[in-house]
Amino acid sequence: NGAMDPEALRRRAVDALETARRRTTLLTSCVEEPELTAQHSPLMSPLVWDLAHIGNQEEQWLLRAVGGREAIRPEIDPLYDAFEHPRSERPSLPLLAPREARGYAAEVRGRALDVLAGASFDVEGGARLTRSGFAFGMIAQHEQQHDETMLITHQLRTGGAALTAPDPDPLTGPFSGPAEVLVPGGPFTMGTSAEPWALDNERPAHTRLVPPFHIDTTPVTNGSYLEFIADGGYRTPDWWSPAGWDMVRDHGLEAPLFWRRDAGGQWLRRRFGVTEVVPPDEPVLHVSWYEADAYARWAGRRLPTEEEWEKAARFDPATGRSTRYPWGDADPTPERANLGQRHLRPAPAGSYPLGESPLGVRQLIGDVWEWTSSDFLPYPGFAAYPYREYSEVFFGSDHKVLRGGSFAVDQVVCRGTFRNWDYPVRRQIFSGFRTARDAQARKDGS
Ligand code: AVJ
Ligand code: FE
Repeated sequence: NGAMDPEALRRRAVDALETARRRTTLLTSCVEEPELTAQHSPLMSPLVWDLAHIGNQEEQWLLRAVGGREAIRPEIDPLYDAFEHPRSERPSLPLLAPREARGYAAEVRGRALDVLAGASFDVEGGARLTRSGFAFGMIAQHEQQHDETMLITHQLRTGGAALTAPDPDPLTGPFSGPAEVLVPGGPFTMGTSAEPWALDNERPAHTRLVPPFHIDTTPVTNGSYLEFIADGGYRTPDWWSPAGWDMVRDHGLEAPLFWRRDAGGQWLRRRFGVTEVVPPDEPVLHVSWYEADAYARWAGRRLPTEEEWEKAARFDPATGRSTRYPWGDADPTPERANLGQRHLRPAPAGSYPLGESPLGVRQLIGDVWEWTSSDFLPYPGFAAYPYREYSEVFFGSDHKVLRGGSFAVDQVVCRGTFRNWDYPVRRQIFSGFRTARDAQARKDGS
């Protein structure tokens, strides 16, 4: 959306910051104080750390870097630097107490809105940090990313439900479309140079030649995944990569995270404090890359590469152009995608016909993050901006790319070019997947 005018971008920035803060407030006020400072899992920070870290990042970028202001509390910077202390150590730090953390984040926000009101949102020229309101968009995206992290902490915490939300609409009938879609071979434009708030790792736009392939119309469902389990998926090393099989044996894995079998053999899952029967028509959630990879091999298929995923999500065969989203260039709406924590679960596979791609692929945006086979690597022409620690230090073979966002992702931080990454063992994230296979390339390359 490079065509937006500065005042529209300014309104968009205010709205994105306010939307993020409403969500942060919900996630940090729906449990009692002791639960904010507790460690619900060694994998996660206490919620009160995320809250003050959100404020501290906003202070560093919007007040100091953009506004040229003096630090409010410079002594707390190291406490909230994610690289100084691993998550498991954060509960023992002298963190701001919940009331102080709330006050600090609110004080920063008040001043940040002053800076925002006086900043140039011009789309050309001026300081790069504020061009098109980039820094404000970046900070709204940062807060929403930590809101998703806090939602993961909520899912890991034990005890009764603290959050509630309406369920997505059920399907009016079983999804009857084709199981897979052929994406034609040939070049397409990957990444973006036009999206004003795209982060450094999504840039620049560049051409990729992708051989033809088939991709699942919907994410893999719990029902299909249950067939893999019933067929001995977790007991058959043939389906697993060597490191994946090590993980199965070391941790005794036999199902996605948060699943257990009742006395009668029925699979149940815990979801935000509620235990329920695993719904067969919903995309599978809380699987590691290793499990997704093993399932795909069992099914005689493979995970899509990152470029295949993006071509399926953005390539319009009628024009040859790449669009911002599968449905075109318009922003997400509740009719097109399950985003923004409006629901606390993915929608049934086959939902959101208005969100499908021109080739008919559904639910690429929202519902579940989708593992791809690809390592997290820079695009040709990548330049770290505005700080190396956002993306550059994570490039390499340690992390796999996830695409498309989940029900826990806000639309400000979700688009066809957006890249997420994590370790292949990770399961507490809102991760699922779909599968793909090669298509026979014709001699003319199409
Ligand atoms: C892009 C989701 C992997 O949460 O570690 C938050 C985003 N970076 N603060 C993360 C992020 C700095 C990041 N992920
Ligand atoms: Fe952060």
